[in-house]
Amino acid sequence: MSTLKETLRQKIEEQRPRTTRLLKESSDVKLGDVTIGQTIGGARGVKCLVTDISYLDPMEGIRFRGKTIPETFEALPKVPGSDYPYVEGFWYFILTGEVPTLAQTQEVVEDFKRRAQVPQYVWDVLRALPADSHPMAMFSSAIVAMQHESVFARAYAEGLNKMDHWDPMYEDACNLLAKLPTIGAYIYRLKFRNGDIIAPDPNLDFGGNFAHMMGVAPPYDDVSRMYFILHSDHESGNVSAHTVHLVASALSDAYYALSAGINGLAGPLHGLANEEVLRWTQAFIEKLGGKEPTEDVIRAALWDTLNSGQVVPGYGHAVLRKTDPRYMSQREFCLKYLPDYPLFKVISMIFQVAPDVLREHGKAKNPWPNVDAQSGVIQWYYGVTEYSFYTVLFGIGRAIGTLANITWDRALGYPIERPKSLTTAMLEDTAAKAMAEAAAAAK
Ligand code: HAX
Repeated sequence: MSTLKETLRQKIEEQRPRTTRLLKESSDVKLGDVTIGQTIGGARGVKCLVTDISYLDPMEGIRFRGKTIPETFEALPKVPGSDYPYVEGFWYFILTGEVPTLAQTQEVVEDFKRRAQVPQYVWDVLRALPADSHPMAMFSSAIVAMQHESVFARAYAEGLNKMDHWDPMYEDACNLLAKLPTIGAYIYRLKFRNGDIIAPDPNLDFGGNFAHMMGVAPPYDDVSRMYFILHSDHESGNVSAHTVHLVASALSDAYYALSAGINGLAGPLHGLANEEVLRWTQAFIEKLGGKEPTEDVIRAALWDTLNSGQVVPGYGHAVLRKTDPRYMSQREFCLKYLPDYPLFKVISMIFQVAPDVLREHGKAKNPWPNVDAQSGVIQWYYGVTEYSFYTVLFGIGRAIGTLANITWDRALGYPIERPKSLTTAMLEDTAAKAMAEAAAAAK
């Protein structure tokens, strides 16, 4: 058994009694009440999911296994000659909560290389799709096509003890994750580089190999490492993470579950926002017709968007109430590598103006930028200008957190998810009763 798998096994043994004890002794303890507003309003703030992989504080932002983004980057072993850590080391960390040594990280690097070969039929599936298919539809199709490979589905069909469910789920998670850079880069080259595919380089790590297969020179390898880690996880309630968890809760395997999550990520209010940001910004620049943008012109463009009943992409968040630290992390990268790049300057100017506009507009609870407001500019700078591809990059990253989560879901035996729904009439009755009680109490 690999060091990672053995460490994970030990962690699972330690964790299981905690979950069992909570269920046995404290099942009836309340975590909060659910309001009608939350029931109609997308379950916002309802505490009904559990994960130890990451936690999103509204004011602080994300922590992976207790570490902030800078602490995570600082702690993990770095790829030689690079400022950024191995994605493989991050996988070890996010799965087990332990920072791996360089040797443990390199063991995962080698393990992923053994798992990275993509079956030929995946390329056939991708080539059979209409040429104008969205890259996210291609990505999701490639993943679900590989369901054929599921170790979990085979083991389950043969009869698998519930206590052992995590083991083949872990195998599927590693097999799937190791293939995603090759699939992502293949989609890019097939769609946007005339099918001129670049073969993987077995000497490179996850991020380095992705950059190589994309055909983009360094430091795009560092961009990729940073990008995949930043987008990996944002606790369990966001659409992609929740979807993966929900689908896997039916004991669907990792291929079905991740493909479903990718479909959710493809929505413009979620992962597609990075594409929308670039679309919005480029349309704005085009309208300027070569004139220098000013804050006043940007303000007017933002109001145009709001007044036409659309959202400002890249701004707002369901949980965060400050600038997303993932935005800041990418901004720091831009300040270091591309401070004078005109597109970065426009994005920075929007950052100066948009929060005030959104505050004045008075709807968004969070007027600050999220991760998607900054990410496209870096891709554009390195020549990846086809913004319909950007959410695939997000998807490769998001796979890391969600696959780790469903491995733990199986380890802790979380049940099939089944919240309860009510009818509108039931809500009206409950509301009327509450109003009558309040009126009686006021007398
Ligand atoms: N522009 C204009 N209006 C906005 C807004 C924005 N950026 N953000 C929120 N609002 C509006 C909402 O549409 C909502 O309007 P209605 O009352 O008419 O429905 C109101 O403000 C209250 O919304 P909220 O409570 O502040 O935000 P939600 O939790 O409902 O939605 C979203 C969170 C991220 C979906 C929202 O802020 C949004 O649409 N932002 C723009 C799209 C975007 O950047 N998405 C990516 C988010 C990060 C992410 O998941 N990445 O994958």
